[in-house]
Amino acid sequence: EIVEVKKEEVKNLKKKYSFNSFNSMEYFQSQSRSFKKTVSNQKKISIIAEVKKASPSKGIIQNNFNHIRISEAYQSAGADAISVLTDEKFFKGHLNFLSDIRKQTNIPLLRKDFLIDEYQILEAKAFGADAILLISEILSINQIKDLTDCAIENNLDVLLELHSENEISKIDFNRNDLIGINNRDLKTFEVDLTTTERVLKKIDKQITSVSESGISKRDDIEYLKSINVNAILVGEHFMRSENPADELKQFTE
Ligand code: IGP
Repeated sequence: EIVEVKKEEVKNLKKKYSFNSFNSMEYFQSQSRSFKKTVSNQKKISIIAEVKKASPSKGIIQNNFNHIRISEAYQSAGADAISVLTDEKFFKGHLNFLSDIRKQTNIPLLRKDFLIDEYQILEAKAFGADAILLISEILSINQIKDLTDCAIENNLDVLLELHSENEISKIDFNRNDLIGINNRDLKTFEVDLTTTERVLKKIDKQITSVSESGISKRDDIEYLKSINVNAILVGEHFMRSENPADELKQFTE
């Protein structure tokens, strides 16, 4: 259902802009903050904190949500990067969140959305992203390749997400060496942290790994550290807490 909505959005995007019109937009020519380099820091487990107002499985997560306030709190509490949900319909995000947050922070930003077309990648760059998410489950082998090329050409890093071992054969790990493993099944919404361990075991290449979703306890981090994950991506747990910055700080200690 989400992908169908995205196809419509892409159609409208193409009506609104020509391919070259992104060139002159605010952040298109700006220098990228290096997302990949930051999250692959070998000295510690990196934290990517997510700005997430709502989700299809949980509805509204934070009522008096303010994307600027939360991203400033994340940065000052020591987040290494910020993931910004830009999908409007299902996650109540917005593209403007990206450009607003870019003005208020200096750490790398990931555009989190369901990207299926090069136009959305140019749009990500124009609104201030340093990296984009690609979800292997919704893309063909060729789409993964073409969208990755397009991102690289535009100085964006690619976090390629997979959920199960079945998707491993779709990926060329020499090109896509920054891999997110989603502990949440996008079809059933069930969360299982051992997904990360299972999938990592099957990838023998030198990749940078990000464990995504369902992380909420100190113990979860200890477990993910023990299986040599490079970074974690946390949304709901921070967004639900009274003081996200304090919560994040506890994760960095
Ligand atoms: C964050 P959580 O359980 O901490 O809120 O999860 C993030 O991993 C999740 O929002 C996510 C996501 C996605 C959202 C992972 N992959 C793809 C939308 C699309």
